[in-house]
Amino acid sequence: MTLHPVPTDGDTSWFVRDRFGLFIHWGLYALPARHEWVKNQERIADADYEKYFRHFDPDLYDPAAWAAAAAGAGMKYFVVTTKHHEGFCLWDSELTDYKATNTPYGKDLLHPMVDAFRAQNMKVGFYHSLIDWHHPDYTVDHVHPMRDNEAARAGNAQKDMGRYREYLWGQSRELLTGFGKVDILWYDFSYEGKGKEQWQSEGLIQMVRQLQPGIILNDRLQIDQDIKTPEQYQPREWVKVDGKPVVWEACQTFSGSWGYYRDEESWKSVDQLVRMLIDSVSKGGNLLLNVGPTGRGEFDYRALDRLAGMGEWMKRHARSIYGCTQAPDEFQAPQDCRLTYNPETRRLYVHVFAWPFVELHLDGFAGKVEYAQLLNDASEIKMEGRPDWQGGHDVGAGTLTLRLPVKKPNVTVPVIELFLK
Ligand code: FHN
Repeated sequence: MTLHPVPTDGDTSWFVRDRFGLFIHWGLYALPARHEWVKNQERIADADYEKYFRHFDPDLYDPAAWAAAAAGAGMKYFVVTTKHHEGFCLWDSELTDYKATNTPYGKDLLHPMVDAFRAQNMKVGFYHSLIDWHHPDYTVDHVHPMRDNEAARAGNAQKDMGRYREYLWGQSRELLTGFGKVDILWYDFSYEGKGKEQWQSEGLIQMVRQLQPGIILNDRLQIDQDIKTPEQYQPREWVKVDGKPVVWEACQTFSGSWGYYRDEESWKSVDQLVRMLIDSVSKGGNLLLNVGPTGRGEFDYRALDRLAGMGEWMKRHARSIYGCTQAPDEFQAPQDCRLTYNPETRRLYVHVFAWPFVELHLDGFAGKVEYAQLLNDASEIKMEGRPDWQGGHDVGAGTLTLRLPVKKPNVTVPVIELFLK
């Protein structure tokens, strides 16, 4: 029996088919180039942070190149930070001067990006920060860059979070009415004292759904909506709410930072990243993988290398990802493997994380598989027991044994495609 997620108001039919998306974290923080939380971590005052605004000029920005790199990796949707916690806006918002059009770059960054990714037939997602460390009415709290500044905290008496909420709703309206169809709205994030009461989340959700029927909303308005969003870890099993499976998406970075971080070196290998994608789909989920573009407007060489490596694998293995989900319970993955399953084609995919020596035993699969092949080159994988002359232990009545080439196929993660009877 194949698990199906609980239905919600958003249209997740394409989402659970496409499985793989690009997250983009881009803003003024690309210039200090030491994490998107640099203003918070270094307690930088607005006046000092202003130098990044004055020098923001991504002259090499080419969203068509970004979209081509994402599509080449096999990504089917993107989610871009329209505004992150620093408060800087990528589009020509009428509600603030703190926007790309007022920097030396002088132009809207968001419409060209949406156009470029749509040209690659990718779905459009907007990340929008609920938190805003620049807006004059956003109060200084324990998370704010000025948290240790007495004068800044005293200034809260003159601030009006109701006015900030109007700004938040107003910019949400701008994003949902100025860019055509928006497929995902990814608000981020809420915590004690800055949550659903402050955002008036129920009303905001109603407005969002009225403006963009079918849109996918995440869970970070403190009211669960269409997708759960585990971050920087891989869930051990299909994510559930109240014991029921839900649509979920793991969001992950290539390195240790969402924003461009020049000197951060914990970049995941292509092998790790491909396994994270497979692992997510094997548990009925999606992977949203993040790039932090540079202050010149480029994906840096490390990001391009990982995207190309994932694309190389997806070129021959995409059908073990797209349209796939967790395998029915009767099929359990053998050791060092993950299973994905396409319920429409009734094909099982065995993703082999550690290549075994000549045999792969699939307990409970006997009599259920009509044909087996390596996905990368469509070469047959024979389904047979060990020849008598090799003797040895019985592998078990319900077990199907696949006979594998000694040498691991020359791909990041080999996949065996099983055609069920
Ligand atoms: O604080 C943000 C962080 O910078 C990043 O945007 C992630 C992405 O999901 N969300 C918040 C941390 O959970």
